[in-house]
Amino acid sequence: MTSSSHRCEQDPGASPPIAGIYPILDYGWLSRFPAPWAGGFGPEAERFARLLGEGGASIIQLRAKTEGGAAFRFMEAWTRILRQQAPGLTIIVNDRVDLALALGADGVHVGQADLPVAVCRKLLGMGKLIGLSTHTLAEVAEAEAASASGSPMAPDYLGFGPIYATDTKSDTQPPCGLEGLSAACRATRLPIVAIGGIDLPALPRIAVTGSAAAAMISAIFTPPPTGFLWEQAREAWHSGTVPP
Ligand code: TZP
Ligand code: MG
Repeated sequence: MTSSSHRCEQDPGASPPIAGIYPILDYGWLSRFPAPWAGGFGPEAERFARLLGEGGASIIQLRAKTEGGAAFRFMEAWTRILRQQAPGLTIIVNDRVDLALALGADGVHVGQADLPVAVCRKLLGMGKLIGLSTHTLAEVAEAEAASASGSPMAPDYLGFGPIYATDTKSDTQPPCGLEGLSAACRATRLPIVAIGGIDLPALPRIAVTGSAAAAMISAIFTPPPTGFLWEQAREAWHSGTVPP
């Protein structure tokens, strides 16, 4: 920590809040599947949450692009289950500071066009994590400058991407690839979470770019009977073997 204004240039001595696989529980994506993903929050959902907690997950994001009661109930139910079964897990809410506050989440992740980071900070306070999506080196440099100067505009971590093409989000910029990701990692001391089209074979390559974590939706939450590929993803991230 070089600045008291935000908490997350990750302390190498402590277990970092953002590390490895960053699963995103996306309401739209998971609604295609049967329980436990989008409803029926029973023992299967509890088993999933325990798997994350015992399997070394550090962080998870709840994301719902649709408004309304069902999306809120999705977030509320997952927050409750994750808190019970994986108490050490950092829970981030996408886009919505109001919901992050209502749910007692650990932070929020916002885009360039969402509520500015300084406003999120004002609403959430210093103890919460704020992630900011970035897509260009100029956006990374801007966040880095804010962080270096201790500005309230500084996020705690950056999402960067899309790394590869993805069908999960429609309004993305062109993919930046591993070279773009490596350049972003070199351009900041903030932890970078790579995102966009990341599948299991890509994980060892992402892990050696200097990224703190890889965010995943479609490649980790797969249709039954395969299901949730947490262990496979974790192993790929830690394998240290970059395929040719
Ligand atoms: N932001 C940039 S790409 C993306 C988001 C939310 C979608 C990531 O989903 P997937 O399925 O891992 O490509
Ligand atoms: Mg957003």
